[in-house]
Amino acid sequence: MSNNMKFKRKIVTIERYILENQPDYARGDFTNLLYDIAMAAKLIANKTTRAGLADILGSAGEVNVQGEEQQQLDVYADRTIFRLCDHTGRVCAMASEEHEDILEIPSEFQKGRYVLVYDPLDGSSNIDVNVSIGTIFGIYRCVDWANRGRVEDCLQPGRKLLAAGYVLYGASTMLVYSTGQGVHGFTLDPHIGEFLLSHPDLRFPDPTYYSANHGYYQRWSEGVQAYTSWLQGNQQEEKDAPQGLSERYIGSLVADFHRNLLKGGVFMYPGEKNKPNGKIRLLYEAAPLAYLAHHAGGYASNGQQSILDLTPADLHDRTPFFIGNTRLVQKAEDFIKRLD
Ligand code: AHM
Ligand code: MG
Repeated sequence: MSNNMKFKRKIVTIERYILENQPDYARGDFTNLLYDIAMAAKLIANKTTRAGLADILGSAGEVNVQGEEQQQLDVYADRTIFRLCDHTGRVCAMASEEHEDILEIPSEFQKGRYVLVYDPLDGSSNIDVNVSIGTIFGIYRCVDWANRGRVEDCLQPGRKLLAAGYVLYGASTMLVYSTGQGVHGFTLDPHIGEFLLSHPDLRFPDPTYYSANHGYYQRWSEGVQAYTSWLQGNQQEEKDAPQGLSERYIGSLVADFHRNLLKGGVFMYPGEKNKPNGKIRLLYEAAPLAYLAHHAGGYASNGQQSILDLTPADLHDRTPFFIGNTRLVQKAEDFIKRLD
């Protein structure tokens, strides 16, 4: 073979990958729903890369030169996902972090068997400052085919997820997803408009980082404070403290999780003295990422038990959140059990 034919990897598009690796139970609908999400990701990425131009080309509520009304990015992301999935007959209900209630399928369209939950654009404080943001999604099967499309379809524990993933709008746009057979990452080539397999079979490597908003240290419980000190290498309490972890916190969950997945580490957003459940939403944020962590050899906990075993009582339930390297997350549970 001539030298210029010795390429290291095959070129695999996300469409081909999804089709060739669909789980046994999947018929066309499930596969096509994943395509729809990838399409939504491309449309949203196309806007996020132009976000800084809003002030020049028109801001929310204004009409741009093409006569289209400008939308805030999070509103655009939310509507784009809904509009791609509402009429396909694949989904019976959706729930979005942006809406109080479930999003029903309009009566003129058929309801399918799948349930889509999503946070359309997470990392709201970073949207206006050109820092990475993300979309998070999870897919469940409806609980009762005859009565599909009710809120009960959305209030399922993460353990019941059929698939989950996120899109990271960073220096590149990446889509990372799992259907329970490994976690795979695809990078968008903006010139050809295709997601190409770039990170097959992602597994958490040994930890390098921990991620937490230290500004809230005084609000954390004694157990979480002691755990933080342990993460910093303090051997006073326990002799097995990790040495040399660096701290990195972006404030966009998708970006923080993604970095830890690639480089190894733990992310936490604990409960606070006046906000015992913290900030992270169980259904739209914690459960899908917990599913991914599980399939990448990691673990996610609320400080007491696996996130995957928590059933939301309400669409917008929040939960304390510890996710990443299994040993480090279990250690958070130990500290909390012992000191809180
Ligand atoms: P959002 O849904 O309003 O964007 O909030 C969720 C985000 C997460 O991405 C991130 O981990 C967290 O809020 C950061 O919050 P804080 O600024 O309190 O550290
Ligand atoms: Mg969010």
